Amino acid sequence: EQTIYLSDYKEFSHFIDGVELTFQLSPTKTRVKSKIHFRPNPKAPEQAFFLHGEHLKLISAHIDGVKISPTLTETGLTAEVPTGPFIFEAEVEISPETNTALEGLYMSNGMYCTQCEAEGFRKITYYPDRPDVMATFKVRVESALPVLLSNGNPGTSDEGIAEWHDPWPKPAYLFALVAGDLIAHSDSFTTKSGKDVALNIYVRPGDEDKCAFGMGALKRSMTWDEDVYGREYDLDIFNIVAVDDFNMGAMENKGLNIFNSSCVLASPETSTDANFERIEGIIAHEYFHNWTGNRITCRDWFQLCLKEGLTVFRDQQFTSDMRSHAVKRIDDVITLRGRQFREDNGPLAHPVRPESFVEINNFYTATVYDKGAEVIGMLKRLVGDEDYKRALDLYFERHDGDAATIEDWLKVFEDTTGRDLTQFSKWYSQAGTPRLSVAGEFSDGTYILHFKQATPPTPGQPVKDPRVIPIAVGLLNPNGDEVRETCILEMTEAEQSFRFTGLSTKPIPSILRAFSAPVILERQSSTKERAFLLAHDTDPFNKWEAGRALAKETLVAMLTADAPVNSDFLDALAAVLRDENLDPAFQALALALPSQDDIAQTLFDAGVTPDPMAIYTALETLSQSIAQHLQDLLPRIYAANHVDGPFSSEAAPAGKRALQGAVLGLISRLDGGDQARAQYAAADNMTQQLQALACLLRIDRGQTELASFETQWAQDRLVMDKWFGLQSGLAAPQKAAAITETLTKHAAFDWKNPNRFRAALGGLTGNTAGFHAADGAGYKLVTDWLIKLDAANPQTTARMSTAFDSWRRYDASRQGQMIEQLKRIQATPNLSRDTHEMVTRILG
Ligand code: HT7
Ligand code: ZN
Repeated sequence: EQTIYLSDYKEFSHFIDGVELTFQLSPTKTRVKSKIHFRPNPKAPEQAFFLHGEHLKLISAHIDGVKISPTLTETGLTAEVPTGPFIFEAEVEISPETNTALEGLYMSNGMYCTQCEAEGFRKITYYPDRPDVMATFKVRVESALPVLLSNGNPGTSDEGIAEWHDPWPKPAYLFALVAGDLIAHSDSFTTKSGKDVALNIYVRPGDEDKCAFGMGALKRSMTWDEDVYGREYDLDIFNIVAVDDFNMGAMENKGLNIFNSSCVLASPETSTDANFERIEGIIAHEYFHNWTGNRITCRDWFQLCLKEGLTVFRDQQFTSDMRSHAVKRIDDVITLRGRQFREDNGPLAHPVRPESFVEINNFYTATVYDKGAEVIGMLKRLVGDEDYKRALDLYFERHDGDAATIEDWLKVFEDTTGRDLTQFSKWYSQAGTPRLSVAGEFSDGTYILHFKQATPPTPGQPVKDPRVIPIAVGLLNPNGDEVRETCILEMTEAEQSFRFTGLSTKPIPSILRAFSAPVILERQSSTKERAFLLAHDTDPFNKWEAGRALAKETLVAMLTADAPVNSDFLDALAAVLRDENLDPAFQALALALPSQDDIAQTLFDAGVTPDPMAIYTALETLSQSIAQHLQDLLPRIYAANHVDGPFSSEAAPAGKRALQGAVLGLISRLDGGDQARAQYAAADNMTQQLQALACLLRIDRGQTELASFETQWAQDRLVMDKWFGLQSGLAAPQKAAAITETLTKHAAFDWKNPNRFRAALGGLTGNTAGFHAADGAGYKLVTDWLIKLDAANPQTTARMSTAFDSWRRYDASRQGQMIEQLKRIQATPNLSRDTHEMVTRILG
């Protein structure tokens, strides 16, 4: 297995002046004819001419019209080429129907579609499949299917033929083709400069009533990118296609975004509020890539965070603007801690810009995406909003049409602000989550905060340098008034102190406001101080964080010192629920407890071996205590947050439903599920139907509702994914593996469909105590299925194998069982490169 290094980067031997492709579609014998205009790259004269190509049957190849017999290998083609410009032509045959990996050209429910990022185009034809080779494409599609789509603007079309011309040079990973019996939900958008753009969402017949929300989200995204980043759309048409079989969420192909149907189709009856928000965010994300990714792309795959970190940052800003800044920040930090911190603290830790890889598909990670976005957030905080805007304008102006690097990105900030970002760039090169510890000292009206930073070793990086950490701090006085507004302390040393003078009393500090840097803040604080911040902090993130810290401390004390439930925490929660000035969405977040996985990592960090079953039990006990403590309040809050009238997916009603759902979870622990059953029966939207079902499953009830849900939704594949996921995800730990195994025998368990596979098996791996059940049944079941899936779909298998990345946290018995299963995967004959790299890194 070959490792690719960033340091080995070399330009391609040639430029491409234009590409013409003809597709004659057939399920097992698609013919792809290519005509590529090459011109030598004077900066890479020593590079041999090599075209990527995998699983292709070469029918013929010509250079300048003369037939050639190129040298073929498993990875591509070499040939003797003229010293000047030349035309390379090839005809290849491929089999979309048997392509279960869902990379390249494949079929899903009778429809043809492509997925070329990162290296799928080489499964379509011979080509320099690397992001720094950009070209304009003309595509002709020949098929009897009614809808034939590709990138760019439509050209001439006739019965069974469609031509598309993309005037914007692009790398091959942004190529797309779709052909199928599809229905369009159409609309239009006029850009700020007055250009009319036709908009379409193409779906399978029957799904047309689930497109309106996505279309609205697309138009909101287009307006937002014009207003906030000054970016207009640049083609006559923007198409989105929904596909059922898809490895990830969606793909930003130029002018032809392809979406996992779960990330675009929405209706109140079938989608939860969380689905609506996610769909809006993903549509925005893919649309925003048109500038951050497509117009400015990446020089090589090591620069992936250049487009992904920035585009995640932009979609987070968008969702904040559309909904609530406070709630979105809390949600994003929960996700970051749950996915990225876990990655950064385990065997898969890698820098935001990795320096080597075996399989690039394995680096579409929370670190590249979510930490990549956090790094941009820090940059914005350090330079300020004005300079951020000026730097971005310069980025678009300077690099439009480029395949750029992180150095290019940082240089625009240096040139805009005059700052030296050498130390800041360590956020891109050093893996691991910094631990930031702080102690306060007060005397004579001066308050001093002493900070220390340290980052634990990560694979291949034993020693870390200090980083620039923007620490947002505000100070409150004991009445709860803010005596110092938020300021940004810029920490650059391993140890550094900051003073605040002219204070009359010892303040209560609110540190790392809005989670101003992706670090673990270690701060000794009393329960009283945390409860004070939960009640008074003017920074909504830190207000929530104080409650989260209280919950964690309570759980850790229960688990390590057999402590009773902390009544200060219960009182603080009651105060949050009683506070009518608070956003219900915030109250719902404050009621939610940390995940089992979060507690396991917290214990491990404190030198305690986590017992998954004990964690599950502690969380159950705490939830029960909260329910009892708040019991007088719960019915009133439940009733007060009832939403009348027609369903709206907007933030305010969704927030009320979220609070109602959180309260219902507590009520269910007191009334045996009566209220949940009533909500289930009355629900006219999926949010409330699913909430009620989940509440019942959590208290080990709900079998009648599960059966009626199945009958009601048997024909809706996206809703049935929820049905599968809920059962494996919420099963009691001892039964989780058995229940999941039963689900895999269900007639509707189509294991080759990634959504269904992830719902059932991913539900189990997300059910921490169930997956880690002491008898190893969870480990074994998941391994059996990963081995089976790998032969069909390496990408999804490799991603799901990360469930085992926490093995080092657990006791010897669990460690032994997990290692045994990882080795079983590793020893599987013909294991994919994707999964092999992943399990090898996990084993360490
Ligand atoms: N840029 C895309 C990343 C991606 C992908 C998407 C779907 C299927 C396979 C994929 N491999 C890589 C999605 C995004 O970040 O917007
Ligand atoms: Zn993206």
